Amino acid sequence: MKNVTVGEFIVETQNTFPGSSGELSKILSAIKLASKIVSHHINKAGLAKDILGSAGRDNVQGEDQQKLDVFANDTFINALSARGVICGVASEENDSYIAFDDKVNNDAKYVVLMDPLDGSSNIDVNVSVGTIFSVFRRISKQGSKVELADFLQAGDQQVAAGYLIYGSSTMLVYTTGTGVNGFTFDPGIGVFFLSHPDMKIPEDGKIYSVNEGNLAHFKQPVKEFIKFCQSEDTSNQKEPYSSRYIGSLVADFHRNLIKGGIYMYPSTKKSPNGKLRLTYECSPLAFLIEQANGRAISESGRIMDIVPSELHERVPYFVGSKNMVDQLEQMMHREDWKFQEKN
Ligand code: AHM
Ligand code: MG
Repeated sequence: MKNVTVGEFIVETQNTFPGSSGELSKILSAIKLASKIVSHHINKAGLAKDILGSAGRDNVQGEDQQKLDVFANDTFINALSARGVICGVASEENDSYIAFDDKVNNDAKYVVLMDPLDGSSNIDVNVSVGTIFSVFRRISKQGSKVELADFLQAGDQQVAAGYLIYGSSTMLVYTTGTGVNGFTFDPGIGVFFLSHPDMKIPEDGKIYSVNEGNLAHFKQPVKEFIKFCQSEDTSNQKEPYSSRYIGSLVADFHRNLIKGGIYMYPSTKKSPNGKLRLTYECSPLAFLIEQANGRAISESGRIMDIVPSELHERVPYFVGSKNMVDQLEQMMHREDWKFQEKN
């Protein structure tokens, strides 16, 4: 089989992007470069000094920033701004969006939103982490400074989305709206090769991923769905599903994409909007899962339909195999559970 690099793949498929002018390819190329630097740095964690641990400050959401969060954030922003192909970036690690306010970047037609290092609390214990990104066409005028509205678009408007997983190997998985493809990094050569063409999530799954420590605070339909996942029904040959929760969204998502399953971060009494961010985490992975024949919903409906009202908005999140999400959704909408009521 011919070894196809991600670079070759991007060039070969570029013509399928509507109105392609090569800019989207350059964005993916910048992401690819930054990810190699971040991957290399992560692999040294534990050996080199000054990589692990807290950066000693909180981000806008009051979360302790790790040194690697800051490193990954700076690396992706620098790679993206240097190419002159986006007019601005919004990151989970920054209070507000960053406008690349110069002639070249203002002429660009795209913006990027990202979670530069998702699951970073897992770094210190050598567990997989990831980067999630999302690309939109700006709605403000080309040639002008980027505006907040450019970043607050429904997930449906994404032109590309993807993630890097820094695991037993580093992988890039992305979509531009014509299916999902996965590339594995060969560190000896320094190149990503196409390893998972046209990824599809199995329609049915046998894995559920959720932080069950929060079970007591979930709403009744979610509790019932979890009970269903754990149940046995010999008349239907239903065996209990496996519970798998890494606590690193990208890693949980990636496993479920390949094997079939559902990832859930529901609302709780304490966090009525759950934990995950719509723009940096939920929407990009929703675009990917839909392109892979799966589904992503919130308590109010399809994730890709939600128009964010602020950059760091959180939403309850359920993503994975179509039949599993369908079933959960049916349970949510059962009249007698009055899902919208506080339990
Ligand atoms: P982060 O973006 O600050 O890393 O938080 C997101 C992470 C996800 O990767 C993961 O699925 C979730 O938080 C785990 O949260 P919890 O520890 O509450 O289960
Ligand atoms: Mg995150």
